[in-house]
Amino acid sequence: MLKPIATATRDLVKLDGVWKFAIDSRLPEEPWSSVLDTPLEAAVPASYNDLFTDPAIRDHVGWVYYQRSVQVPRGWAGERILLRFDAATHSAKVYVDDQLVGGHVGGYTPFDIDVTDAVRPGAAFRLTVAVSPDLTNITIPPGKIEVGMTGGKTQTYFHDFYNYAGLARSVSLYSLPQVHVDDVTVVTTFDGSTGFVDYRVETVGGADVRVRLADVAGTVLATASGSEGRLQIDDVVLWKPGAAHLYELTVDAVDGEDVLDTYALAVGVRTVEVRGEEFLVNGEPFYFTGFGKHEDTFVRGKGHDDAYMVHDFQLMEWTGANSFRTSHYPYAEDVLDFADRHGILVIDETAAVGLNMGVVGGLSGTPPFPTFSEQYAGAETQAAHAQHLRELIGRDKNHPSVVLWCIANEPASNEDGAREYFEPLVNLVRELDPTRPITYSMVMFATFKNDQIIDLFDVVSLNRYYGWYINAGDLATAEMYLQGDIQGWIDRTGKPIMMLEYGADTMPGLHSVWDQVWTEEYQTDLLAMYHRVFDRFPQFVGEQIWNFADFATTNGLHRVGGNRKGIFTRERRPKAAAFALRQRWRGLDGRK
Ligand code: BDP
Repeated sequence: MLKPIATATRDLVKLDGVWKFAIDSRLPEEPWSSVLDTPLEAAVPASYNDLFTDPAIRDHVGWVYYQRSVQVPRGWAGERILLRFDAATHSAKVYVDDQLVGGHVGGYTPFDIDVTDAVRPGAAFRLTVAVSPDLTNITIPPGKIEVGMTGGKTQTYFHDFYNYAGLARSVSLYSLPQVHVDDVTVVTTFDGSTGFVDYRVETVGGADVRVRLADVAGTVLATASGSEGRLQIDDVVLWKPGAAHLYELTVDAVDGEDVLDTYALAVGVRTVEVRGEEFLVNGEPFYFTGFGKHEDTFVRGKGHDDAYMVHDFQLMEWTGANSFRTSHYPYAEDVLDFADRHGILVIDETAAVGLNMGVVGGLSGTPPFPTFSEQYAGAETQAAHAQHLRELIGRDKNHPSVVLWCIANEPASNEDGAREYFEPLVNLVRELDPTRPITYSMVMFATFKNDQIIDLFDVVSLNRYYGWYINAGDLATAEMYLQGDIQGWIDRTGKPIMMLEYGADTMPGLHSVWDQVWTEEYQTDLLAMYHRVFDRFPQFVGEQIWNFADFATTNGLHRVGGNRKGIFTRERRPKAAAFALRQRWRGLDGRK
């Protein structure tokens, strides 16, 4: 799915700004698509939850409504006209004036709605978007809606971050020629100093295809025609970790000499491969340093914000991080574009978090009922997961920064039914993208003895909390457990292994001379212990700390103003551990 951009043949109007807003229980009655009678307005993009002071809005279960007027440029006559939602969390219904024109399920992937027949160039229309924050056992991620003693509905879920919802990413209106480029797929390789870009183009309306690849200065290096082919780059400059290099691929849909549509895509030439126990980028062993992150800031919730994006990448560079994981859902595509331009590697994760009834059983890990059953993650959940994978890979397949798919966070891979659930999904990912390795991050209860699916995947990714949820305050015992755990996985799999989560909740300003949990010293010491262990294993290919920054969660007795495992606070101030990391990852002491 191509990101909408303005080109010589396409126009783009951003609809971001302030929209009318209401929740269904405060509205008179259907149809909500008529003019919204509401005093509220909400910012787009932003999650709506923290914008208002009213708790009934923050934790609302049911539809919320966004509305604004949209002017269609009069020059768009004869073009196709589409609405693009970069995300509507978690499902949406879209109305043009009183007409329902489409909808979407899945809160972190984009969708288009063709409104050509519903709007008129030169005229305005009323755009109403109903968005639902609801999570059920057939959504990804799953959740449960219950009716409490007060008669009100409450949303519960099995993941550790606040269920922010709404229009948290951009909305736009764009035009497409009737005959147009519909999709482009590129796969890159190289041989010595020669780079290759294999491309495949899909068009609508039966056009011929012409492509050209140019360098940053605009000098055309290679051209080809036909909907599939190979472009060759002599003296290729590879896209490398920390040294991004991008070419521009221009795809034209043509009729003879007439260019009917033109689309441009940034292309980085690089390869990714798992060989034995190594993770190779451009044929060279790569070691991941970095973080599991969240899209999470004050007031905006999960709202995409360019300023925070730039600052977060700066802080990652400051620590020496070369990568991050889009835990626990696909991030805004602008973030991947940015990573492409800055040579940061991305582990691209789905929103499949919480497929684990074991976590409900507490530290015992005993599920109250089987996770992979019709009661929880059954056939419909699996179908939603498959659809989510199609949309994610459709969106992200061309990003050089994306080097690994993480198809679930902490699923119950130790439970019966995990194999039947995951095998078809792994096969689907391999079919959709044969070029990138696949992983899932492994919950504590899934051990090298009881996990049932690791052989289907390429990389062993562990989430481990020795020294925190287990052996809190006892780093010596924690170290022994960690050592044995990693050794066990190495003996069992012979695959590359990395840690995708480890950390400790830390209150900035809390100090102790002893091993006291929640102190800045304890976080620093715990990380140092993990690093000591990792360094003993040549099979280790990466470390990503949980978490980059503190983030909002649901209310819970073990959460003080959210999850505090950040190396940075939620306002992005460094805790003591940030300096220790900078020392390990960059060899730099202090702030300079
Ligand atoms: C892991 C989850 C992560 C949590 C973390 C924690 O993958 O989402 O935030 O634990 O408890 O199990 O801090």
